[in-house]
Amino acid sequence: RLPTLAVVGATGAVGTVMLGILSERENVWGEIRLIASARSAGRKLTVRGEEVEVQALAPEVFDGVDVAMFDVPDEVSKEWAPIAAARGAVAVDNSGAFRMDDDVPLVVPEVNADQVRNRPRGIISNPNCTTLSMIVALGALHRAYGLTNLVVSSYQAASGAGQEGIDTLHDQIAKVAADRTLGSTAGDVRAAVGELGPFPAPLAMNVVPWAGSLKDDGWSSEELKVRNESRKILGLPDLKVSATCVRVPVITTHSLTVHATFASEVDAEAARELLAASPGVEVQDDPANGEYPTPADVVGTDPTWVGRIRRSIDDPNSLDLFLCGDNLRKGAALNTAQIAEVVAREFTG
Ligand code: 2RA
Repeated sequence: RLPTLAVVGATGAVGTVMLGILSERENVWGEIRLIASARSAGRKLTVRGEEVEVQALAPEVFDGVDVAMFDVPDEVSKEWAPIAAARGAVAVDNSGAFRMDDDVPLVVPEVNADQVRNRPRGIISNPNCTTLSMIVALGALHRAYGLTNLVVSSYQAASGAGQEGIDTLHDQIAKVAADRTLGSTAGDVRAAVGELGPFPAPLAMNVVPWAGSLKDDGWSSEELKVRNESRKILGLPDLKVSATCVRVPVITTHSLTVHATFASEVDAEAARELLAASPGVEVQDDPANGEYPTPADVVGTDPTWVGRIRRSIDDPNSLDLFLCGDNLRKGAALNTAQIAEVVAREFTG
């Protein structure tokens, strides 16, 4: 029997990408129910070429559902994923509500698909987009060389802050575009952009060393997610991780520089070949011909893109890399869909 799927948060930025992904991928689902807040109930959305009416979130909508995906804020997931699980659905949650719960697996199918069945609460978590934009490639390198240490800088896109982030960056770009005097006097860009939206500083013509909320000792929540989620997904509770998360004026696709240290010596060419052969990874690494991934060139695609692969000059056990991943696809909707498909196979054999 084909399992029944519920998409909770179907009208949001990630939910919208999810409907496209469900329409493109091999169809493993019977009925697909679309769920959103009462405000969006009654709207008709297209999935798999069919119009489906959005239902308001309520306990009964989970009756008969086998897998329920949640693309909603943390507090909504916190309340509703357990309700879906209590009604018999496996909840696949893309919020931060359960990621570090010991009884909830944090799954990236290319890295730890075996963890999917380890779900005593009936909930499986999807990692944060920043972790997801690098972890498939790092998982492949870890299997070969044994990861010991990660130093990461992120270059995060505006859409990580949702539709409001996208709209704010477009509005700011429109406001600064025509004035060719901007960018040479402190504060002139800030004065020109007006509304900052979800960002703590202007994002147009700027970079902002901040994403998420303030945690202990000056770390941001986003930086702690990179550290804690990488440890959990890779099964390396003592992995040393230092991350600095930065927002850049890109609409969609997060980029990262990674300095990764391994237990054994590494070779750049061997790493390139290994990554090129890894499912979900695409290598674009020919700097002599100007070839490396950039967010503008890979947005809308599924793989984790890797370029600028170099062995560290001062440490034969370390690699330096540049990675890009679409934060709304692999960073959110696609990975959730892949987890749900692993669960779906339990129904279809
Ligand atoms: C961001 N990672 O980019 C966050 C979204 N979950 O803001």
